[in-house]
Amino acid sequence: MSWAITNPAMPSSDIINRKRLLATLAGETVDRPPFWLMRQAGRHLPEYRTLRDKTRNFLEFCYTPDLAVEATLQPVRRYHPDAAILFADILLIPDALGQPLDYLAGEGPVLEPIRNADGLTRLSRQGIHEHLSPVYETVTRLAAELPDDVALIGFAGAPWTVATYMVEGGGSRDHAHTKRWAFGDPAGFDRLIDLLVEVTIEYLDRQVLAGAEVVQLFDTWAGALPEAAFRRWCIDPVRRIAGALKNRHPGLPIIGFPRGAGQSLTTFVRHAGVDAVSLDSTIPLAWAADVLQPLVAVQGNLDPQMLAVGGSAMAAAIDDILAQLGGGRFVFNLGHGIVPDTPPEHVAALAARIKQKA
Ligand code: 1CP
Repeated sequence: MSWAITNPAMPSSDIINRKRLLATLAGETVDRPPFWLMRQAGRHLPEYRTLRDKTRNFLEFCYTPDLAVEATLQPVRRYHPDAAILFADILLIPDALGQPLDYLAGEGPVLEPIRNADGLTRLSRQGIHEHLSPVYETVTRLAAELPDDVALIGFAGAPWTVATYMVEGGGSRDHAHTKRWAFGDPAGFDRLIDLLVEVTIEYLDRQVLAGAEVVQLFDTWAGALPEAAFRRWCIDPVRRIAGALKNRHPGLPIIGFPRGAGQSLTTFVRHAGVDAVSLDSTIPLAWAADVLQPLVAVQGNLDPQMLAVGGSAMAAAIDDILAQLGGGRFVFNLGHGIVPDTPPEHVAALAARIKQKA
């Protein structure tokens, strides 16, 4: 298969010298909005399921560069998006800190919960980057193997979201244990958040040194917190991570995804120090264009279930998003990850529709 750029309206060298995603995040104009999709790798692809069958253990899969590189490249071959996202998981950080973690089929991640500040003694930063070195090797190999016009995104979970998994012991509906610790012993909970801030800075710094060109911080459960807590445990940690990374790598583009933050997105974009904000599917487009887009690039926000539906309903929803956000700094994406039963043909149709806009 060929990686050549086929848009005749623009000399290929122009695009190759400046990947669309990087240009957009730097505030430059491009021939069409860049696109990539959260969870573009993974279970919706039959070739991923075949690859995944090679290791029973999902952690082992993430720590095997041959497999992680291949999983990252699979959607790039099929859809040729403007970015590839490193194949890894946000819970590699608790794993590297020594918190026992397992992924159970059909149930998702299960960890031995840490419910209070005393539990922090069970974590250790020693040797974490040796533990995580296969991830850095995956990034190095991807940087060498990706097509010239595809940007490489590194990522981590934002501290609040990673903390919810560490405290609850897995996914949770109400995050009750995490909130009770945070609200009842804020100084003790800060110690967990501070640890995650420091480790995440080092983790992302190493991803960038290995070749990641953009980083995204996933704060999947940001919408669970009331305003003051959102500032303290979502905005402030992201601000510290973004600030430290930008000190070390001036010009590094950083995307924040405080999912569910609603109106607090304005405070987030003013204070978090990110270049772009990823919007969940509930965010009104006109509001995002008026209030957020003048401040940062916006990314989003097709409902993943609309992608699963496909057809004319999806086409109309894509066109609406492009019409309302495409005039400013904009990266097309979903409002959350691709759901596993999404037909790959729908994703191909989405990619074709965006590319047609050039
Ligand atoms: O069985 C399998 O193959 C494992 C399923 C799976 C996959 C494919 C998990 C377990 N993680 C991943 C990869 C992954 N996770 C990626 C790279 C793939 C890509 O995006 O193309 C990324 C970016 C993540 C990030 C991630 N993991 C988030 C943040 C984004 C989001 O979706 O909200 C979260 C919350 C996780 C935790 C996690 N890991 C895995 C599962 C099933 C979950 C979610 C558990 C829950 O619902 O609470």
